[in-house]
Amino acid sequence: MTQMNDAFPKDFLWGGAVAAHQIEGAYDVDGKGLSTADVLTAGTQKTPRQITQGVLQGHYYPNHEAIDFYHRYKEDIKLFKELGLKAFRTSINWSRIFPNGDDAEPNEAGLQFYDDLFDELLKNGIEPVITLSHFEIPYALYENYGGLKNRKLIDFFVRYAETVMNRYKDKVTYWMTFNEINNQLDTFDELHTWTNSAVLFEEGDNKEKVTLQASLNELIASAKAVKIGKAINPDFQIGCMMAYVPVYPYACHPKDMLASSKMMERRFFYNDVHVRGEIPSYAKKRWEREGFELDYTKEDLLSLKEGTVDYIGFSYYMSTAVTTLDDLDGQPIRDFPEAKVVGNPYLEANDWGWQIDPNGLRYTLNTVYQRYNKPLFIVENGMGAYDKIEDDGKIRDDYRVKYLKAHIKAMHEAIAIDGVDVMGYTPWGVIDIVSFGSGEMEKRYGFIYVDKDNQGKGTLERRKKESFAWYQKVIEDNGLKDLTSCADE
Ligand code: P53
Repeated sequence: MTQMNDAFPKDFLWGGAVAAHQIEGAYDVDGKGLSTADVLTAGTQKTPRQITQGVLQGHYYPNHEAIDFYHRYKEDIKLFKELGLKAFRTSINWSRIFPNGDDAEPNEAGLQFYDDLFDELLKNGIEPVITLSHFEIPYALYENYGGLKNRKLIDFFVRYAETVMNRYKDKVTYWMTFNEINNQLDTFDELHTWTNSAVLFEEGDNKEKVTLQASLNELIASAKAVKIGKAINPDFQIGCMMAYVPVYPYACHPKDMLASSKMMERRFFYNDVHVRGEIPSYAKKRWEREGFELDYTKEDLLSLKEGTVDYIGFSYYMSTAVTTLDDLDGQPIRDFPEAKVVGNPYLEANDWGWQIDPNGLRYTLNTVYQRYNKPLFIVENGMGAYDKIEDDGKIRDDYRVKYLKAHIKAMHEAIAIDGVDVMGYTPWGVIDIVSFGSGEMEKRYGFIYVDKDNQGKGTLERRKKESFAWYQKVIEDNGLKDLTSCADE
């Protein structure tokens, strides 16, 4: 099996992915309102970003300028075309369209921007793949309504979705609703679940309950948007978007196995609702046990049934492990209190501690496909790394190539050996952008380097890395020609 390029269908969507707030900049131009990403300060590898109440003097907000894609997209799309991208995943910044979220009319200048962007992509033979809400909502919807824990946001989201799906019905075929909708259930132990829901917890809140209420509101909003989208254009392909971090049992102790499956429920919960259109029994049991009375109606349940997704988009970066063994230290988990999250001794990690695991991608593709039997779309994959421009001006990012090669090989095996239906692959941060987790510029994923540092200094000049020519060849060959050179991790 040295030839692998025959595994990928002819129309396989080789691409690249980004998100509006991490790339566009221009945070206050052409009528755009503040978004929740605009009040996130810069963090570092070790210190978290902060959420400020509005934009305050004396703070650095890396998303305000990002890499100024808003003004430079034509030049960047030229590079994407040269790279050979067939698809470009980005998001629409909701606050360009409805600056306050509840405005009576959409902002025409914002709508026009995405018209121009999508035209430019299509003119260059690149299919836009669009997420409706990628970790941001209009800031005013947080200020005035408290974010997605408030069910009024269902209607605001649906109106926004309907507006853009109508406007771009002849330009965009591939949509996703909420980015990594599940990761809020893993992060709410912090003081907020700002990612998807823009919720800051109040004194006395049961954080899990509040997060679940926001999640349900999103799932209902997503289903309604799917239904409306299909009515606007039956050819639309509308997916959900999951963060798949598989959780392995650390040991073959049966309790470790159980703990891993309990933790996987946190991911499957969202997928089960998106794909099957109903709330799974394990979730209802937990809510009952915990005394969570969540607010949803019979009509909502009908909406969930009527708005199931066409495909499953997901990100894959790493895996993790859990154990019940006493002699290991780790982060305790809530759904199975005797277990804790631990490092995997068989894996190496990047500088941010994300454990590199290409086999985990094949495992994930198999597990998700077997559970749902829906087409899968890998809409994020990659490794954040520090890059260095050498004296000859080159960036020799062989570590990036090694990571991506191993993951493409794993994807190939899932398709060619296991029979999984994969629609496309859009590695994350095709051009360097602001990191979501840390707000750093120097956690880089791109094939294209952007001259800007963590403090916001730099010319914003673009420069191809060595990985650029490598990925160009992968797309040209519709896969990796030679499997023998892949590291078998
Ligand atoms: P950064 C955590 C775990 C897995 C994926 O992340 C995650 C996160 C959040 O940090 O987010 C996705 O920039 C997300 C992107 C994000 C990308 O992964 O922290 O969809 O917005 O930039 C990479 O290195």
